[in-house]
Amino acid sequence: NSALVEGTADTRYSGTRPIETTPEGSEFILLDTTRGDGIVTYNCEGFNAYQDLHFSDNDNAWTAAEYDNDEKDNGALDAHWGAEVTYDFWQDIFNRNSFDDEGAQIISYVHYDDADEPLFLDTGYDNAFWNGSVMTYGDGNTFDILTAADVCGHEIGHAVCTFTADLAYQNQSGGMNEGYSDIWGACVEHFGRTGSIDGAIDPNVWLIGEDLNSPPLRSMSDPNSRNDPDTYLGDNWVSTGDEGTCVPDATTNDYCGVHTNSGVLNHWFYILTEGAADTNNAPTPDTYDVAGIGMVKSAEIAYLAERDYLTPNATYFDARNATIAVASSIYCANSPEVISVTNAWYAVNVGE
Ligand code: ASN
Ligand code: ZN
Repeated sequence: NSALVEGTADTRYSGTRPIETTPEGSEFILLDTTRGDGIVTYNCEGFNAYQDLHFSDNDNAWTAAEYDNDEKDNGALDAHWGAEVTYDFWQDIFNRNSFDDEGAQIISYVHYDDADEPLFLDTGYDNAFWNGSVMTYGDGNTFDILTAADVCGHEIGHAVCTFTADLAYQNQSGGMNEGYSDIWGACVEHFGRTGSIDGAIDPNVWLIGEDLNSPPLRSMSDPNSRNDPDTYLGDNWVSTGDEGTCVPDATTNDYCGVHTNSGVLNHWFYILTEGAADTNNAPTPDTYDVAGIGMVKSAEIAYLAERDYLTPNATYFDARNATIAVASSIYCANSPEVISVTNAWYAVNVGE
């Protein structure tokens, strides 16, 4: 057990927050040894490579005066705090010890760039990703530096998926892999803002990447507003190899629309959590009323389906069956929870 060394961080997106650090020489570094096997945040300095260079501070007060600079160094404080909050979300809500449930160290690389341009030509890498073992954050170009808490929760959510359902990153399973990451991104954002997931939910929680000074990447409450489908086979649905003829490809079709068809899982989770009246499940013309069950219950149902039921090639119909099975096992077969889960699937046009 390591001593808790608490600093304060003026983050770029989430105000002033406590962070855990480690003394090194006469400085402090972004290494938290209090959670699992640790949380560490490194500086790529704009290189197209992972280098284990620490951010450091002389007095453990990581202030805006020092870190809100042209290099957006304060974004590293969001990445570090975001990883800590994500760890706490999984530990406190689901008793899950890091993404592998064995305390795996969470390593983040900030100021990553996809090309080694000369600095004056550097446009900033406009993405963040989980590379299979570590988090990687670009400084952004269209977007601001991609280290907001929902993005951290999204990327680490991919790691959780790898260690649970391991949904294949293409076709419907890939859309659900992306949807699960958005679900965990939203839960982490809500948890980070309020310290729990049982209070009223700020509408911005349902937007992904809304802090990055650009239109949000996705909307879980209204996927159509971001040109994503809110219903299975509905407007904006990308035909996949599961129900169509799409051949998954990284560059031409985003593995058959994984960042698009995620809208259906996203909207199902939103409706299940918040409820919906008279939701039209176009292209089928029926409407559904869904009583919201709140995030504590919706998140548990989603998580246990991901952990215990879904398998790599799962489809949306499999997710419907899995979540109804989970709700039936926690509550009773005809409980309000099971009815809401079922009707939320009808509302997004999954189920006959
Ligand atoms: N930010 C993207 C994501 O996590 C990167 C990717 O396409 N894998 O979905
Ligand atoms: Zn993703």
